Amino acid sequence: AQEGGKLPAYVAWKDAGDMIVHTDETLETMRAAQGDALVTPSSDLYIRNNLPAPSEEIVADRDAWEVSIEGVAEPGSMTLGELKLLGSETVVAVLQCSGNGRAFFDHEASGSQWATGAAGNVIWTGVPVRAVAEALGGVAADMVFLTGTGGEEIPEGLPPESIQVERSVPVEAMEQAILAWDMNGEPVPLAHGGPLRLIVPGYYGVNNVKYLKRLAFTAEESPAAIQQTGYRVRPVGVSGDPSQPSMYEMSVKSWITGPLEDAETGEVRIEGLAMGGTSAVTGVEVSTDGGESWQEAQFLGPDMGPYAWRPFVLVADLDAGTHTLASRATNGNGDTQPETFEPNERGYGHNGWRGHAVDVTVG
Ligand code: MSS
Repeated sequence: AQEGGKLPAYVAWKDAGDMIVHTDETLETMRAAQGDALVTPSSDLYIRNNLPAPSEEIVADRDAWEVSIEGVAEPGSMTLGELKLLGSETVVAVLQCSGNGRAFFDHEASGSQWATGAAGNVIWTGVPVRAVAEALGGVAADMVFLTGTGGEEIPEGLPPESIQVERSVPVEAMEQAILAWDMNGEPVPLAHGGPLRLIVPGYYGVNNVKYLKRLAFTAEESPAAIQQTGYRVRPVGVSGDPSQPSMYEMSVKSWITGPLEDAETGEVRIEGLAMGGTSAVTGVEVSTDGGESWQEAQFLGPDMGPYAWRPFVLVADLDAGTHTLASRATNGNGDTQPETFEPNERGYGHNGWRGHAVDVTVG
């Protein structure tokens, strides 16, 4: 990984000084750059592609983009222009890769070694999936999944299921899901799924299908490998299969974004970010002694809803020496971050507070 490395051409508009370039398809926001931002600027938002992004041609005439809608009483195809007439809703939601925090496991799970930066807090505007279903006569009987298909072209000769980005989430998630055309007040950049992206607030990144070309209410989960065997939580050494839990709902999590290395003796402003997952974050505590004692931190800025993260701050008096700074958040369901997190084969879902702690030299 390269800090402040050269950006691939398709995301040359990002802020190179704030990004860690793991590969052309995986770019992480630097932890210090996350700071106490209420919203992650698009120029700092991480990138994770399972397949290279389609060509810019697909955003040349955004309103002409077509999505096929299946598993409703009157299935059919709709353009983005038509979808925009069905209703608009704005939701602030954390977009976070399933593997965010992978670098904090000890078992060297394969995949990008994300620390905290495969996550951002984003303002999404689009049409509620409920409104789309309603306009087409309602969800057909016995459909228990909401399935989204990505718009990448599948090379000739490959079975689509082998690489297609197609994800199914429990149909209940349609209550909060939207088809978004706008991100942070601008048309969704191609790299982040424009012209149209499925946003499932509270769910891990992989479920937020980019360049959405098909939305289907289905009786079964997608046959795609990314659904059947990918993004499954299982013990180290075990391969993925459909019986294992899928990376769906995010869990409560927080991390400190500063200071990360050094601070001067005396009053120090400790800042960070906290998210609740599917229920709002209600509080976050900070420790300056590696978890021996905890103090309640203060949230900054407005409450932007249950799926948003909240920046936090605590001013602490630190004496000379090494201090282990840690944060521990709680959500409305009463879930609190655990101290440690059980390793799993692909290194998904780490929210243990000890792994996210930082050793800061004060003096
Ligand atoms: N979509 C599509 N279409 N493709 C791909 O590849 N990926 C995933 C999601 N979606 C994809 C999609 C993932 S996996 C993630 S995280 C996300 O997305 C990211 O986002 P951005 O915008 O940041 O790049 Mo992991 O769980």
